[in-house]
Parts: sequence; structure tokens; C-alpha cells
Amino acid sequence: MTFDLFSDDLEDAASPRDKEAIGPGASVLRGFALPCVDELLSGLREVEQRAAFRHLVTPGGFTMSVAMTNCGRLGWISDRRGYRYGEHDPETGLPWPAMPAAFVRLAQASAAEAGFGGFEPDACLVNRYEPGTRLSLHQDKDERDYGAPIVSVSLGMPATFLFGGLARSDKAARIPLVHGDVVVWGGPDRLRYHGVLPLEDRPHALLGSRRINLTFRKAG
Ligand code: MD3
Ligand code: FE
Repeated sequence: MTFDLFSDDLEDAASPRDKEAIGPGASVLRGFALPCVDELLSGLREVEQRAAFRHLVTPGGFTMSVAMTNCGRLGWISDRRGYRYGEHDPETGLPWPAMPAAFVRLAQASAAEAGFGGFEPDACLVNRYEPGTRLSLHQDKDERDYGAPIVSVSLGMPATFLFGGLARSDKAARIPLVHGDVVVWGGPDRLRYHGVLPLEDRPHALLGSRRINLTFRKAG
């Protein structure tokens, strides 16, 4: 919630003034995840036990500084052969863990709040950042249908999100994201370049020197 001397505490986390349009199809829902953070963190612990965080290698042979895991029917992976979604964790050969119910509820409520009713995510990529970790500018193009939005939930340390245009060279806006913020990207913003600046070490009360980002997609 924005700090406001005249706030009367009667608003939901998603009151209109906390929905910021950052593009024609993209909105930041400030604090929208706060009411369910405890459930999200216990869901995350279950997911991590079945499918541990790991550092993937890009097709070009670089190890990503972000550690990743997945839940849901499909998981996103990268290796020397390319980027793709698959039904199994290549580390264990097991199906990815199911999406915890609290994850699905929040993803659907967020999409609806941003104007994308009927969102049915089948993939949740979980990114873990530590101080110094960054995500360079990229587009998300491995999903089958660009008509569905992507929902992203930020937990733990704050980050500066880079929101570019449809060409890599377009100037990127810097959007600060903090614990509990949710961003929904769809429509004409779905294929915009984006990234995350290297994280500063500003330890968070619940998560310490980590940032977790859940990204919900319709991949298949
Ligand atoms: C903007 N993750 O996993 S939020 C990613 O904070 C990724 O971990 C970032 O970019 C993170 O691919 C950023 C997710 C996000 C996903 C798709 C987008 C932002 C987007 C598509 C278009 C514009
Ligand atoms: Fe992305």
C-alpha cells in the first residue's frame, strides 16, 4: 500500500490506486500477494523439496546467475540444446511438483484483477536471486500462445525491474518491485523485452538475502 496520511484502512490490497498501469496490457498490483505470503512460502518449501533450485546453462554455455525450479504440469528449462518447456525435472526424471493451491488462487485472482479473466496457468517458473544476481534483457517466447498473460509475484528482497520495448535497443523503464508486489503482463506488452538489475543486498525479514519470483504462464 502507498503510505498516505489520510488512508482509512478500508481498502483492499488491490484498491484502484494500487493498480498502476505500466503499459497498455501491463499492471503492477502493489502488495496484492501480502495476504497469502505465508501460504506461498510454505508451498515454496514443498516445491523445493521435490525439485531443488539449480543454475541452468544457456545454449551458449553460460551458467545463469538466477537459480530456478518449476511447479505445475510444465517446467521451463535451458541447456546446451536450447530453451523449452517439459513435463519432467531433468535432474530427477520426476514430473514437476504440482502447483500449490495458494499459487493457483493468487495467479488467477491477479490476472482477473488486471482484466485477464479465465487465466489457467500450466507452468510456474520459480526464480531465486541473491545479491549480485541479475537477469539480462530478454523476451519470453517459448510459450505456445502469446494470448495468455504472464503473472509475476515478487517475494523477499526488492529489485529493479527493467521494462523495455519490442526491440532490444528500446530504452527500458526502471520499475521498483518489493515483497508482495504482483505484475501482470499481457496483450500488446506480452513480448516486450525485460530484465532485472543486479540485486543489492538489502536483507528481507522473512527471506534474508534472497528474492523469489514466481512467474505463472500458460505454456502448453
Ligand atoms: C514482462 N523473470 O522468468 S518478472 C522470467 O523477476 C523473468 O524473475 C523476472 O523475466 C523476474 O522470464 C521478471 C516476469 C516477466 C515475465 C514475462 C514478461 C515479465 C515480463 C513478458 C513481457 C514483459
Ligand atoms: Fe522473462
